[in-house]
Formats: sequence, structure tokens, C-alpha cells
Amino acid sequence: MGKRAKRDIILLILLCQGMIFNERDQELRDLGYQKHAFNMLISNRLGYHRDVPDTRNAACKDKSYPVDLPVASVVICFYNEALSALLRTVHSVLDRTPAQLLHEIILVDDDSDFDDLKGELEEYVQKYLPGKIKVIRNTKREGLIRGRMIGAAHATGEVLVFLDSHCEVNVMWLQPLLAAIQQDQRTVVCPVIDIISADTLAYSSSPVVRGGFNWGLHFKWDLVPLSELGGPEGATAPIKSPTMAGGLFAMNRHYFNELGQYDSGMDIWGGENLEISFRIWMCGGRLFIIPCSRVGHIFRKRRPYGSPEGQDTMTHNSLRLAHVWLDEYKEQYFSLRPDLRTKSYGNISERVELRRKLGCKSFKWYLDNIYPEMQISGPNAKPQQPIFINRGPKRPKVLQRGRLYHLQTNKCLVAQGRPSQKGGLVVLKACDYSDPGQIWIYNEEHELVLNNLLCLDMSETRSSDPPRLMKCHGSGGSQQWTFGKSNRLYQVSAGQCLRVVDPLSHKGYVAMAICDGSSSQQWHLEG
Ligand code: UD2
Ligand code: MN
Repeated sequence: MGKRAKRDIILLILLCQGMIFNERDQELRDLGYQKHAFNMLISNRLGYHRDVPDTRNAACKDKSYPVDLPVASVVICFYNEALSALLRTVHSVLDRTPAQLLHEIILVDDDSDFDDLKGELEEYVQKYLPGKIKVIRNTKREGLIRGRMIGAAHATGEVLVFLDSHCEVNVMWLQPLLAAIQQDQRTVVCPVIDIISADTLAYSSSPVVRGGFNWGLHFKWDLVPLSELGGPEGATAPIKSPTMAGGLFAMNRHYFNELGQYDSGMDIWGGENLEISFRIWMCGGRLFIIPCSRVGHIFRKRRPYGSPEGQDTMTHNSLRLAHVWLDEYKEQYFSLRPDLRTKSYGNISERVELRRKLGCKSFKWYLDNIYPEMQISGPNAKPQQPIFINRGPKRPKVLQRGRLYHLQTNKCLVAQGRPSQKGGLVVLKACDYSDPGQIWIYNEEHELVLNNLLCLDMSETRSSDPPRLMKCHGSGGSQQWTFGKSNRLYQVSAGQCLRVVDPLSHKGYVAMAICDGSSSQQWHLEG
């Protein structure tokens, strides 16, 4: 069968899987969105086993790994997860991991409310998954950070692998992770996180990007700098990453303990990924993304749960990490969030002591050596590497020039008002071939420049905002776009795709969304 025909059949199957035949289906679908923020109807219909497309780079397929790799304990924390998604995560691990490398799977139930996660899960595990699966029940809600520490404390494998409870691992996912750790115990590794659509549950490949952050202490994705690419191992080489996304990584278990696990004063969700990333680099470890290891994750548009008392745990946790790890650079955070200067964050003395005991380097060292691309503003700003000061007369090379077509509607992406209006929105309008104001330039810095003037920009601090036209700043991040598979226009730091909100509406609004390859997300730049 041809590639196209195959794809069409898969699409048809996916389409049917989402079909609603009766009221019960409708109910499941609605309830699923409410409780989990993804399509539970499809998740249930998919069942616990399915093949996923092998999204690895061709060069990965020729690689072989040592046979005597260390064994892994996979730790999966869950809170109010859809049972089908949780069990598909578990089975994907069992189905695609050599048994001799899988020491155990530890499920940590973070005091979930749903009945099926109690009795039904217990029964299923006893009946179909005896032996390697342990279920641990927290007697009160701990959050994912302490939850993972509890899971790790029960683990006995040499390597810990953490996964979210709505993942599907790809073929040969574990071996490359274990091999990197075997070579160096202080190496922490992440797979590439592929995308499972929250609406269709379709599995699609992610570009290889690496982790960064902004001064709001939000994680973001960055393109891999050219200097990090092109070693002798080519596209299969580990990629040095300043930070990790948080959910999916592997680490030697003793090293996890020695490095101080996590900050147990952090609650529920948020910030722990930057904290452990800074700690790894500053205290003598290394953090890599392994392009030959791929794991799919359901990316949701909203988090379907809150914290027990409605606290903003992301802020609480970020404050703790700022006070422990950022040194004088915490000013960068506070200048964006002056309201937090005097906010209390609990006792951090143990973590400060940990930093001293481990003899960790300064945050300045981290920025200079691990994340020199990071921009520093305000009174501390010093003359920067040339890339951040105004580019001056040197303009980045133009790769392409033309109109930006939306394939489904045959319209063009243009400025809503004047193309020179800073902060203006972009919308779809009828293409006008006489109007130079509709011409985009795509350059080697991955910027999209309209009318030779302003850059398409996705503000980093408020990711729910639509993209706008802003002065080109030349420092990547929010202004980096790539054209990817199925005509997607991918915003690198947000890790999302540009889509048309309502293809039938004449307003032509666009927004960022999780990439799903749908026709509302297909673009083409042509001259
Ligand atoms: C990302 C990470 C996530 C975590 C988070 C920051 C990925 C793919 N995901 O958010 O792992 O690092 O950033 O904190 O990198 N959970 C509990 N108890 C709770 C809340 C959540 O056990 O109180 C579980 C939840 O069921 C899930 C995991 O923790 O399995 C992560 O939560 P999420 O999926 O809501 O986080 P996500 O992917 O938005
Ligand atoms: Mn998740």
C-alpha cells in the first residue's frame, strides 16, 4: 500500500474512533473533556495496546546498544487520570521494553477521587499484570513532586524513569536512555516528547528541540544551536539541554538521592523541572535530550485539576527555586513579578544547605556556560554576546519570500491593521497580489518578517495570547518559527502550531494550538 493510502486509512479509522453513536458516547466525550481535558471516548475505544508510528530519525534505526544495560524502575504518578490512558501508558512500557531491562513499574496514586482508579485498577493489576507492577496509594494529595519522591523511595532498580500517566513509549525508547546513563552516572536524560493529540489521540512526531526558560520562570523550547549539532554521531547524538520539560526523564537512582531528589516544600505542580535542571548542571551533572528515544505525551490545553486550596503552586514553587538557586539573577524574576518580592515561600534552609553541601556552582556560571543564549535585561544588563544586541547592519540571510497561504481557506496571513503597527494582530484575508504589505520573509534566524519590518511574535509570558507583530529582537525564542511536517507552522518556544480559529468565519482570527496536523493548521509560504 502507498504511503498516502495508508495515511488515509489511518485518518479514516481515527475519524471513526471519534464518532458519536448514541447518548452514552456523547456523555463519555463531554465528561472526558471535563475531567481530563482530552477525548476520553477515543482513549477508551483505543484500548490498552496500539502501535505508534516510529518517529525516530533514520540514523537511529541502525544504532545498537550494549546488552548489559542497567535495569529501570519506571515511576508513574497519577491524579484523577483516565483509566484507559493510564493503562495504555503501562502497557506501552510492557509491550515495547525488553523484559530484562524493566525491573518494575511503580504507580503512585496521588489520592485520586475516581472509583475506577481504586477497585478496577487493583483488580486489573492483580489479574493481568502480576509481578512487575506495584501500586502505591498516597493517603493524602501530595502533588506530583512529593509523589515522585514517594515512588522513587519504593524503587529498587538501578535507574529511575519518570513518566506522566498519559504517555505511550515508542520502539526502542529505553535502551538509548539507559546507555547514556551507563556511560556516565551523572548524566540525566530525556526522550524527545512526541505529541499525542488531546482531541484525536493521533500520535505525531515532534521536532528535536531543547529546553530553555524565560525570566518568568516558565519552561520553553528552543531550537538547538548549530554549535551543538553536527558532531561525529550526527543526528543520533545526545543534545545538551539547559532545562527539561519535567515529566519524562531517566536518572541513576543513587544519583537522584545524592543530588537531593526534589524540594519537598514544592506542592502539586510546577517549577520542579527548572529546579532539578539548574541543580543538575550547577552541581556537577549533565542533562541531555536523546533524539533516538521517543515517548508520546497527551498535551492538553488546560490542566483539568487544581490544588486542594486553590493555591497557585507554580508561583510558590518558582519562588522557592528563585531564592535557592538564582543568586542575584532572582532580580530578573522579581522585575517581572514585583508583587512577589515580599511573598513568603516557606522554609528553604534545607535546600540552601544542600546547595552548599554539594558544592554547587553559581547561577552566573550556569548562564555563562550552559545557557549563554539567555537574555538579561534591566540594571544588571551588561554588554552581551553580539547575538543579542541590535543586529546592526548585518541582516540575517533571507531563505524564502512570499505570501503565507492558509491551504484550507486559500487566504493569506496578513496584518489586521497596518503592517507597520507594532503589537498588531495578524488575521486571514483574501490574498492581494498587488499589496507588498502581504509579503513575508522567512530568514535564517527562523523569523517571519512581514513587509520587511516587523516579526511574527508569540509572547512568552502569556501563552494564551495570539501571535502579534513586534519589533524583531533577533534573540530567537518567541520569534522563531519552523515549517514542519504536514505543512505545520511551528512556534518553537511555545511548542505549538499556528491555526485558524474558525475557517468559516470572515474574521480570520488565528491562534496557537497543540499541533495536530489538521487542515486548520496547514500553511504554505510561496513566492
Ligand atoms: C509538565 C510535565 C509534568 C510536570 C509539570 C510541571 C511533561 C510532559 N509534563 O506538565 O510532568 O513536570 O510540567 O510540574 O513534561 N499529578 C499527580 N498529582 C497532582 C498533579 C499531577 O500525581 O497533584 C500527575 C498527573 O496525573 C500526571 C503528572 O503528575 O501524570 C504530570 O501532571 P500533568 O500531566 O498535569 O502535567 P503537564 O504535562 O501539564
Ligand atoms: Mn502531562
